[in-house]
Amino acid sequence: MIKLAKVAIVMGSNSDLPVVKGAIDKLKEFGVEFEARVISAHRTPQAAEEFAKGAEDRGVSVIIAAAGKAAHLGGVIAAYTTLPVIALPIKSSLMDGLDSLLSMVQMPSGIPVATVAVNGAENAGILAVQMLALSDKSLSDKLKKFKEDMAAAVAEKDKKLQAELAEM
Ligand code: RP5
Repeated sequence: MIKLAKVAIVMGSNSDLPVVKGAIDKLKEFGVEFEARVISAHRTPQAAEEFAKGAEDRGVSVIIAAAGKAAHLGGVIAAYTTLPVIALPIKSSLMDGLDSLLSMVQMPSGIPVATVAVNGAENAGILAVQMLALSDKSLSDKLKKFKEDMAAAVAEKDKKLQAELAEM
């Protein structure tokens, strides 16, 4: 049985993939079906429009848009759909990703995109899962367990630190 993608990932270039993989890995970890495409807001604007306009009919609930440099992909996608768009700024220039971050985060009123940190691919994946979890109890349970595991890992690190300090 073919499962429909709940999350659509779109990236401006295949050079973004090494970073975007962090989001893909998170979606896989939570068992979320996804589709992924290379589409550029500047180099293939028509494909970006078609992709965004068709996403809802394909069963997609959340879109992650990753791009670097003058990163307009998230905003352009958001202009053509009412689905929530998570923008992932890629550090792909000499400006350390600040150009991508500002291009994505400084959206005009009316067309929001939820921008994560520069190269913050994992958080883009987690945020997408959190959006889906609003109507999916099993995902919501997995997210709770994920947070508990994180808290346990920090507690373990603290325990180690206390032991090391006692030895000093
Ligand atoms: C952006 O330009 C892409 O998202 C990528 O981050 C950057 C460089 O693209 P390539 O020249 O590597 O294709 O549109």
